[in-house]
Amino acid sequence: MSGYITGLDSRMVLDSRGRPTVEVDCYVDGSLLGRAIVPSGASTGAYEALELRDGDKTRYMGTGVDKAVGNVKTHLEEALVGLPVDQQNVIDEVMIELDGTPNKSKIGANAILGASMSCLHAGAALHELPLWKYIGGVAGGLMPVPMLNILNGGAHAASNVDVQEFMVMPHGFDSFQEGLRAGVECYHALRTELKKDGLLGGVGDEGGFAPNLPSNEDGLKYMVRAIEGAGYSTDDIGIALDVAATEFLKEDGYHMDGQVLSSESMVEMYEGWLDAYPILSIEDGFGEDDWRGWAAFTKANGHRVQSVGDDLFVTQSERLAQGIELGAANAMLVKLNQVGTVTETLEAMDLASTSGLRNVVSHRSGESEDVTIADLAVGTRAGQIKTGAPARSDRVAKYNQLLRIAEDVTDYRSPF
Ligand code: 2PG
Ligand code: MG
Repeated sequence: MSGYITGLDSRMVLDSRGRPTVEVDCYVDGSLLGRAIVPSGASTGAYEALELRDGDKTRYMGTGVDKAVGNVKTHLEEALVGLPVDQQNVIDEVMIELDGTPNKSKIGANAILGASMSCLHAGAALHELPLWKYIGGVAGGLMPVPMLNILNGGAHAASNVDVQEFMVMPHGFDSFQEGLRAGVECYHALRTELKKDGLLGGVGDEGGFAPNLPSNEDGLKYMVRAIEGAGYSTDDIGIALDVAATEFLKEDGYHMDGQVLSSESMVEMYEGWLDAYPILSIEDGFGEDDWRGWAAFTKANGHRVQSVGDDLFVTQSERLAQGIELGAANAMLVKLNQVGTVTETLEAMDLASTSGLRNVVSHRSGESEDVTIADLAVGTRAGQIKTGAPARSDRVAKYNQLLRIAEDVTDYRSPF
């Protein structure tokens, strides 16, 4: 085998919310070696790379991806054919240059990421390596501590809860498998607790329960009830939140629990929560442009809580560098489609870790059977992954892939 890309193919497939997304096949020396499906967010940051949608209201309410699929089959295939498939940075650089825009709006970040990920898979297949090993090289893999989103709110649910994600983080266990088991048991215990109170209804986009609650703080109370109801101590299982605050930040402040809060009041509220609940991690506690709020919170509380930038950094080195300068956060959420190529994702992760920030690999609320992020988390030794509740195949697929990888990778240690 010589290992050169001989073709790309692409098609529309559906994601977990029933919306079109892009699948790409990568052919090497005439054989299909790599396939990937692009995920899609709901609470998207303003600075994310552009997801190209057709906008034709008569088809899929305008969310079709025929243009992006077409761009893979024409422009991207033409640009990539003849390149060595295991030169990921060259492949990605060619696509970035071909697009030429700062946010990949010409070709579409969904088209570019599909091609980038399919080449990554093909490179691993060419070298007959599991994907995590191909990504990680000689460093070997590290199993991540999972964050399981068992209570959904915000843009992922139809409830009145503003905080988007209440996650359990089983950090006090000796192996990935035992940590996952504890997290799954908390999910079932939460069902029992909600049922007792007549609050058991449907689930949200990421498979977590989605009850209406009197206040956001009640979500925290249910998390503790879930952990203890499953027979665990909050010393071993903590809470991780994704507030996704950009979603409810309006001109006059943060609209939460029927009140309008300033940045300073948000800091105070979080500090009260940190004093009262076993919270390990808060993601997007502030809006994507509220650098001052971020820095004030992280400066005062960064020693006792992980402060994770998602919409803030959008997995882009430039925004991350700005955040590092300001001390805005002490961790970065990692989403391939926020930046649009594998190489740029790895670069941002490198910048984070060399600057003393942690990386948390993440799914999107719109997902599929694609499990690339499980291998990415292990191969990059990120140490943490959030990929939803242990419910719905689009979420469970990632946990199942991690269980497979855990048969080979036993290195596991909690960052907490
Ligand atoms: C987030 C993600 C994933 P979305 O905000 O972290 O949970 O949600 O994909 O809707 O942006
Ligand atoms: Mg988020």
